[in-house]
Amino acid sequence: MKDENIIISPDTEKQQRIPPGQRETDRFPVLHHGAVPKTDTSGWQFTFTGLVQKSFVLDYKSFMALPMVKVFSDIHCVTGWSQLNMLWEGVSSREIIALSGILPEAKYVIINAENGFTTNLTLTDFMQPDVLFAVKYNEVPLSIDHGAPVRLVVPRLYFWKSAKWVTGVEFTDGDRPGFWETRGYHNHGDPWTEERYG
Ligand SMILES: Nc1nc2c(c(=O)[nH]1)N[C@H]1C(S)=C(S)[C@@H](COP(=O)(O)O)O[C@H]1N2
Ligand SMILES: [Mo]
Repeated sequence: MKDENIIISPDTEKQQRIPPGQRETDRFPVLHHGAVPKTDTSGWQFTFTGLVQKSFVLDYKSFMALPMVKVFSDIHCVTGWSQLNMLWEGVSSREIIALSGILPEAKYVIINAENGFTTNLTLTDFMQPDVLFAVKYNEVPLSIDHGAPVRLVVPRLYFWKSAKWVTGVEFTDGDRPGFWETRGYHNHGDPWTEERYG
């Protein structure tokens, strides 16, 4: 993959890159609720459900055979840390949409992950060109702690929307707040306007 094909997340071009109330780290903290799931790529599946012509699954090999993109982004955790200059590689959300057979009524996407974790996005936020299902970080496969085999990355929203250990997408016509969104976090999560809680 040629480096000129890197998608630059637009927030990395802001003059002030640290949103209000955040401080910078370069340690890439590990943060999640519950235990790190046992990930076994041989039994792994990525499911497409909801408002699609027909539900289906991709196995790990088929997922890894999809076209990949690179995205350069910053990330912002609602607990206050931000990390700049992250290089991700994986399958873009647009590729997933193109494959899905999505129906026109679909307005939201629910991201499903291991152990019942979910997060919700509008289709508009999901379809931004810097959103991807990452399999690599800084040119090496993601560690299990950071969400391997596949994690979502939504650079322009607080990092809780970036579900680790993703198992599929569900398209819906109504919104359905996810794991953190039903536990006090904001439904949208824009770090620049501090959509943190409530
Ligand atoms: N499956 C799952 N994904 C998750 C979470 C979680 O609890 N479970 N926490 C989110 C939060 S709050 C953050 S800040 C990031 C942290 O990702 P990292 O551990 O790779 O830094 O994962 C997000 N994705
Ligand atoms: Mo977070």
